[in-house]
Amino acid sequence: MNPKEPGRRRFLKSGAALAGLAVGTAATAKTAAADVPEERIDALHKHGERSHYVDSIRRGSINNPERRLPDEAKNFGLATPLQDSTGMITPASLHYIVSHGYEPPDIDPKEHRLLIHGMVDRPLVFSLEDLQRLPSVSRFYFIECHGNSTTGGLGGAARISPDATVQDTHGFTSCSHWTGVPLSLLLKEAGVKKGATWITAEGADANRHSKSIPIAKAWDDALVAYAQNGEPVRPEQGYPLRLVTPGWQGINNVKWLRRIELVDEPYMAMMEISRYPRLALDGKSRWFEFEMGPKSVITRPSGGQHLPTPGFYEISGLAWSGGGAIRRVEISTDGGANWKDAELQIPVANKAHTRFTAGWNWNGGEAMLQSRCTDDQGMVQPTMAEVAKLWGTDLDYFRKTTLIVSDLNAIQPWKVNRDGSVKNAIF
Ligand SMILES: Nc1nc2c(c(=O)[nH]1)N[C@H]1C(S)=C(S)[C@@H](COP(=O)(O)O)O[C@H]1N2
Ligand SMILES: [Mo]
Repeated sequence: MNPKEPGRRRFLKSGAALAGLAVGTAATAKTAAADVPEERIDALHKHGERSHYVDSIRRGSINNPERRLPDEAKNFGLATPLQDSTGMITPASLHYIVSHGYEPPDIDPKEHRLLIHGMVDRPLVFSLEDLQRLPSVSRFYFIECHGNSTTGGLGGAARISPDATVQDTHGFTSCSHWTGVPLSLLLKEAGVKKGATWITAEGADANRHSKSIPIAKAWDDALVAYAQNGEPVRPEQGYPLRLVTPGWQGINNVKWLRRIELVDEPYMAMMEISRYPRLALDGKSRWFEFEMGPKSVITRPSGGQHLPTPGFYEISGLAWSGGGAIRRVEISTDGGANWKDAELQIPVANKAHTRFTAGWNWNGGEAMLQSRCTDDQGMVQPTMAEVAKLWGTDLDYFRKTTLIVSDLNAIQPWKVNRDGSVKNAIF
């Protein structure tokens, strides 16, 4: 299909019936407001809430909706309900959460400080107010856990189950409009000593999440963020301050940021020691990798959803890359035999989720829906078989492994059955 020609018009021209348009009488929605107490109305006028008919929630996996990992009571992961997503922004209330420590600390912004020290000319301490006086930037950036979409580990069973939803398979990524101070500006203020090549960033959570990061990221685009989607960063996302490392593994985006130390080598800090040994293949860990590869997924129709009748559907999904902006997304509805370009919705931002859409006329037969993206570096999203080859193994390994293989960005196939059910078909 010509991506410039709106899908809807073409489908109308070709005579396919659009569901819901042929009804003669329009049933109008009930508009009478229920009896809401005065104080409640007052509170809602001051600060709104979503409709109580909307029930989209973050949750753990289908086999562990309670989110707790049995071996480590204090670690948890809650995924974003991507199946309900539209556009490119994740509401902060639905941003995924990965916590290696505890519940969000309750930080008084007046008390909070950010310390920059180590190999600098002048160690500096910033309050939130200090930071908010400095020149700021606002950018759209995705954050993704490098364990997102893994077939192994505790989330693995959900990942490979035919009943998996896109929340199970891809829900550990979200996208926000972040506002904050470039880390480079703070480092210039502190004066970086010759030989400082890495930073370690530390959070104020009870287990002091800390991570070693090459200093090049600070000079490039790392951000000390205090706002997300037009409001202060939410407690679950790091209130009052979080480090944002655009396009890099989520683990580097230190929440409740309280300390940055300039050092001359990567430290085997808490996260290097405790996380990466489990993110491995055949006993080999891949430490000190950072950038997330090009990745896309169809969010609608997706696993667990149901197509009521044959006819027109919009295929909609998200694409992103740690390497830059998304250039192209192609869609296949026949298991990869034919591909056509999807339409990219604006804005197509650097290192951000990009919404893509394409019209599709389901003829009622079996179909296999897939999306494949290309970023502005020319990097193309691989198939699962290509990923296996890259790792020097086969699909069977990914089917059976209990290890968490990180950075899995394979093409996601969703199978549409004749009864309209949609199933995960990764294997
Ligand atoms: N202080 C702190 N920062 C942290 C973590 C943490 O547990 N504590 N988890 C990391 C991991 S592994 C990921 S994937 C992202 C998750 O960010 P989110 O919870 O805002 O989605 O934060 C990172 N930053
Ligand atoms: Mo993560």
